Amino acid sequence: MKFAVLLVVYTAIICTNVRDSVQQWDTTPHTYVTSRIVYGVNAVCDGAWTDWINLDGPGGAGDEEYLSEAAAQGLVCSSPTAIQAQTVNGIPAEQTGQFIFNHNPYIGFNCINNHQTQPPCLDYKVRYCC
Ligand SMILES: [Ca+2]
Repeated sequence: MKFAVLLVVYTAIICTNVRDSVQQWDTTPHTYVTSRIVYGVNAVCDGAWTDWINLDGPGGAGDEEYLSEAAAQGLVCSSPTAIQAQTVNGIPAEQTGQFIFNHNPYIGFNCINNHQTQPPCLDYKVRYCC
């Protein structure tokens, strides 16, 4: 009898923990993505913008301004909520006419030279909302 009661309690604890984990995975990303503008000149920042970050140039494959590299250098938090990108001359990325491959706060930013009708990519800088 003691074994049966213990088994029921143990099963209830496990099921509760699994259900809570699933609820976190199901609800958090959807709310996060759909409730706000997360990139571009109109990106919403409820925290504070970092300084502008420019770790790469357009040589080679293109201009790569990845979140992981900026975070590794301590220039940005690990989970920013928004990103803005502009050329080093201050033109917003979405107004340059270039095809931008990534422009989001989850990966960062990159422009690939051979995706452009007139390569190379311009030199971009990014900032994140933390
Ligand atoms: Ca750059």
